Amino acid sequence: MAGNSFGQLFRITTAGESHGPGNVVIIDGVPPGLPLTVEDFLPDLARRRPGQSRIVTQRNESDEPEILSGVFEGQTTGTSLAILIRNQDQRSRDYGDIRDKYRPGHADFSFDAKYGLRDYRGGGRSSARETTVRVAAGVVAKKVIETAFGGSVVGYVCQIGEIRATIDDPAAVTLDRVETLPNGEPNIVRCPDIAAAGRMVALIDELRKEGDSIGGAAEVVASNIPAGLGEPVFDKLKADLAKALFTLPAVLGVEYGIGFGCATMRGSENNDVFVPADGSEPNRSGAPAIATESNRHGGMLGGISTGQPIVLRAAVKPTSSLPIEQRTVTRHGDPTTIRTKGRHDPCLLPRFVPIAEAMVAIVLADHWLRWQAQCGGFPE
Ligand code: EPS
Repeated sequence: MAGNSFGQLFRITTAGESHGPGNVVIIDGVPPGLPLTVEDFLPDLARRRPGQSRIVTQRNESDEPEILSGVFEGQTTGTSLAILIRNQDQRSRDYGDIRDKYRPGHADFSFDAKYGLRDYRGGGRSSARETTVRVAAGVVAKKVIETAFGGSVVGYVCQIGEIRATIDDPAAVTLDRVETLPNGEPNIVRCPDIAAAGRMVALIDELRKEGDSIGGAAEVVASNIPAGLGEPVFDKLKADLAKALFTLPAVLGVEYGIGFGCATMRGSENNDVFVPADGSEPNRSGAPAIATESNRHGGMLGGISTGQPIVLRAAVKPTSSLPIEQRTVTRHGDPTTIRTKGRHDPCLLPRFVPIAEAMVAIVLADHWLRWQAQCGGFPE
């Protein structure tokens, strides 16, 4: 009922709040024998970490994971894997003012409407702080899909406000291009179109100084994904991926392939023409290896992967907690004004990228295990 778990065979369950002692994830279904150490978690956690650059929240968390169970002598045991990340830099006094007021655009009101009370420090359970352990789970999922079939997931920022990146081939974008500028400096906005990245950083800087925030979009590409993952009806791969991204705070839209662009297309324009995939192995089901000349369907047909890159986009709203004054009401419904203290991201997108990658990897690991369970075949 409480919706703290996600996935079927690769299943994550999280607990924790922004200003409590920490956040924890339990991951069930991890295959035994996967090499795993604390160091494996650090790169992606650092990509998500608050305080990583001037254009994100200045809350300073080290985000060091503690593996509580499920790993023995550097390998997963197959039993439930639990990872804890403690909170170290809460500043709960910042939130005293909003105890009795609702931040416009935040979950304060809807939490009260549901529970009749809320942990008003930070976002409580609605805070993006919870995504730290999802990224940890994503590290495990990325290892599973990499080990099982050489799969990989890379995300990047494709839009901030009106500034759109030009990306010729989403599947050719590498993690290195997302993280590092050609001059070796960190790409703090995580947009691989370098010219656009510079303008994005300038826009975020400008809004930060004004005390405002800005929305944007991120694209996530999963490559080397075998054809055949996903279920035909309710658990379509596209449906589970959409849910995975919609469970992230601040996501207001998800599309894949050409998405809403299909609304203006004719069938003859929209169909991705099939062609033989020269030199590739047949699928494990015996179906031939084929490719498509275009990828308007974003790597999925009938909710099942086609072997083409899976390409998704999420639209992320501007951060709702603002230091500038806004009109609102109190918990008793009386008109008032509010200025949110706390240390907030002027734009959520740079830190959204590793979180979105994690959720996509979790869905793919889950559907690969489900494929193995049903279609993996009988012993020879
Ligand atoms: C967040 C509010 C801010 C952000 C936080 C997400 O924290 P605080 O409650 O301390 O003001 O810093 O981000 C993180 C701490 C994190 O690790 O992502 C929110 O309301 O979602």
